[in-house]
Amino acid sequence: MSMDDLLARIALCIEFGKIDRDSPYPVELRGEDGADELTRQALDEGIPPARLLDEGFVVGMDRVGRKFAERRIFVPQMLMAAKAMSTAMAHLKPHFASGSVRRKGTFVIGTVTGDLHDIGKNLVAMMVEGTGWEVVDLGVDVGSERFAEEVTKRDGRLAVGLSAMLTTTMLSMRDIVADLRARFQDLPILVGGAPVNDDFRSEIGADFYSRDPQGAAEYLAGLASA
Ligand code: B12
Repeated sequence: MSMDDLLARIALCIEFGKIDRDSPYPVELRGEDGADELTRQALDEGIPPARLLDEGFVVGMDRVGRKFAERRIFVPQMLMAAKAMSTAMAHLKPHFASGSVRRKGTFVIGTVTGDLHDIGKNLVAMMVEGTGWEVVDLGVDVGSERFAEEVTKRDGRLAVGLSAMLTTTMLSMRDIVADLRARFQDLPILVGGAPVNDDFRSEIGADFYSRDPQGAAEYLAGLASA
């Protein structure tokens, strides 16, 4: 297989959640190598990790994100794609650690104080990771101190994502945004979750709202290329 074919195949495996050779779906690829084996092969054949990320992972996750945003696929397919991406990503981790390939930035995400919903937040985290950002997932019930502590620890390009699923915890979101804004004037703050909308985002002074992970990925890609 040529390098281009290999990259296209990795993107396809991520798009359709073909994690490894044993994954039964999609049926057309049954018994064939998946994202796991093909990523290993690509590195062994000398494809640079940065190329693998941009022309394999990002392409696959971008297609998944678009289809999800257009309601052509749903949470289960998105989770399978994310699993394929994170399995393949494990092969790239040593290259990030050694500095041979650079992350586009660090995205610190969490569900706000008092809120335990994490399914949507996890999808956003996985999608963003697939676009080459390092993701620090602080989990659920996260207050501004915890966000601030993590932001203070990090250098380079940074952004924070807050998720809220309850009308009551939208109030926590408001407080966290106010606190982070007071401490870090230029920090891009993304918000989302079912009860949140762009009017609320503007009212509380956050920078960006999206109803789906794709929007967050595109906004962060814009920051990374600015
Ligand atoms: C699953 C669920 C739960 C699970 C959560 C499990 C888990 N691990 O997350 C459990 C059972 C624990 C739960 C508990 C409760 N829940 Co609940 N729950 C839901 C349910 C059914 C689905 C939520 C979900 O996962 N959706 C799927 C994901 C993919 O969508 P999403 O979260 O919206 O995320 C997407 C976008 O919003 C966006 N997004 C999300 N976060 C972010 C962040 C950023 C930065 C960006 C850019 C985008 C983004 O991208 C995601 C992917 O597209 C909803 C109803 C519904 N149909 O929405 C109720 C719902 C949210 N729950 C509700 C309630 C009331 C509760 C409880 C208070 C119930 C109770 N009396 O105990 C508790 C609260 C617990 C707490 N303190 O948080 C209400 C909220 C009502 C309101 N207006 O406030 C809802 C709407 C149900 C209802 N109709 O009454 N719940």
